[in-house]
Amino acid sequence: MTAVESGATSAPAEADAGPAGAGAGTGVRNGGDLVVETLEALGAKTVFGIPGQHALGLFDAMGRGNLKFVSSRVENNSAFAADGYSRATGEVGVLFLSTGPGALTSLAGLQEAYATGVPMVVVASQIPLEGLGARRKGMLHQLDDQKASAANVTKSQRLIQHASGIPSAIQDAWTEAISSPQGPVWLEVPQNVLLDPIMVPPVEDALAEAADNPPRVELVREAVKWLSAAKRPAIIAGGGTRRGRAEKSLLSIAEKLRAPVICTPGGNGAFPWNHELSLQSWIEDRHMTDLLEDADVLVVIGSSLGEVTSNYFTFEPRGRIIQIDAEPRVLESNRPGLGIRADAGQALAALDASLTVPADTRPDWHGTSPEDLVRESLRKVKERLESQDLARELQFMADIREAVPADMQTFWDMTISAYWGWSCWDAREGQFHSAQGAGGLGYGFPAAIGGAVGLETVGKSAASARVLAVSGDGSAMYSIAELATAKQHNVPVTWLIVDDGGYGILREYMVGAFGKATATELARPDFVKLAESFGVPATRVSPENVGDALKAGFAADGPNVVVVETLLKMFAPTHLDS
Ligand SMILES: Cc1ncc(C[n+]2csc(CCOP(=O)(O)OP(=O)(O)O)c2C)c(N)n1
Ligand SMILES: [Mg+2]
Repeated sequence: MTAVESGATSAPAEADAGPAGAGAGTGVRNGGDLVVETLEALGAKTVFGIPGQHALGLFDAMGRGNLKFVSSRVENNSAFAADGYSRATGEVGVLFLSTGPGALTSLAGLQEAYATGVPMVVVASQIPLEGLGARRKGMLHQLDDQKASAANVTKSQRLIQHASGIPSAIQDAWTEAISSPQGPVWLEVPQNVLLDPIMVPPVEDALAEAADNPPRVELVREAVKWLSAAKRPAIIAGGGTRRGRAEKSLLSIAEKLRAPVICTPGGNGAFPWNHELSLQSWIEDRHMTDLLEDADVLVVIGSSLGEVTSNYFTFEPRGRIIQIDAEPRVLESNRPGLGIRADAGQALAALDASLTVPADTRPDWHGTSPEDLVRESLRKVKERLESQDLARELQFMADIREAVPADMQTFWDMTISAYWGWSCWDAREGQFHSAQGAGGLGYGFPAAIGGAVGLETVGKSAASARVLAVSGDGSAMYSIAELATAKQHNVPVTWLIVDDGGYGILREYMVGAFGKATATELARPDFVKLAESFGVPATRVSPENVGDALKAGFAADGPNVVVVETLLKMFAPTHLDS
């Protein structure tokens, strides 16, 4: 049975020539056109995904519109790409999926977007209406309840049963995606709703504005009271700070309070790295944990104080906590405090507007100024690192940093160099993106592809849209198929693969815990030859030459790959000493 036949079986009588005609591209408008027209009216420019039989009406309609389609090779990667597109540009990522297996394959990618608060609109196809309701008609791809599968990884799920509902449903989904806490929103449209001719005129206008999410006034008043009286205020800037674009207010508040600021891996870049109040990002170091525990008022922005931020739940704050988050379930999820449910940008702007620190209130860290304390804490972290046998790792990360242009965005997989990056990467004017939200492998390369496509879409030249992806040999295998996508669209992405012969971090953990590692060693392809077989230039260099190899890759056109065979170690954990 072809797509067109299956659509025709449920077509209304008066549309005899309809679905087949529409599918054959006669220009008859159908539900697919409504999806495309609405997305275009909302400002979408690029769509990621993979077509499928039930989605053909949607893809055919795209041929009549202006959306650019970037076809990934696996849906998980499509979701990562839409995520990277959104993170790099601030625009909504859009994803088109096939029914059943196609839809399900996207879920691990969507988990990352959901955990990190990345706005996305996902349009999945569905089996024809008559098959819905777990009726086991033996239709291709059918699930008992497809959208139930998406419930764990998206803010909401909508099934659209009638074409007239398409524009409004997409508009509502878009509004929800961009309203804080931002995130992916799921829509599904049955095959025949996409294919059937429609009476609805072309969509001319669509409006989606993020819902206001301001802090409540009494909470701002209380927080200002605490902060005005604080002797040792400190700030933890999490990912929500970036999602809420609260960086300017954060800087203003920190300077008014002279409060040290530390960024979590998700918050990397929220505060200027070299500011005299910047504790940078060594949040897993006990020196930092000690300092934060000693704060009398700790402001936690867009963070749950989760595993990494709390130095593996060893963090025992002695002061009071003000926690700001757009998601109410995050508030007090780990520590009691004054919870303020709000968009971080709105909350910090409100705090900043009301906060005047009395002239006689001077921060006092037991006789030390906050600036000296910050300097001293960073020195102690450096000293701890230098006391370990980590010169190669420190040099490797410094060489990458030196090679990457100041404004280049970087995308990191779950690999040892990325865990270093969480702590040591100074994003400068670029942005640091990692899969720390859900921690799934395979994020780096497809997200970087989406990021570069996004930067080109918003008007950057190919040279200034170039981004860096960093993966391990294990994580690279998750997204190796995307070399084809990168080649097909000539995406300006440089992919660094750090090959240590296996699941290095797990090898290190297992040897540490059990004395030996099991199931961590991997047979790998020749990554250079493999990339070349896709038509993507690649080079293998020793770790000392990583900087030069990256610079050469950045200066080239289109995608390229740099492979480094080396075994990087992790810095010693500090939570086990406490
Ligand atoms: C989808 C998924 N499956 C499994 C894991 C568990 N896991 C975490 S790190 C890791 C090893 C990654 O290996 P590689 O990319 O080579 O990086 P390395 O640790 O060697 O630097 C694995 C298997 C995961 N995080 N996500
Ligand atoms: Mg590895």
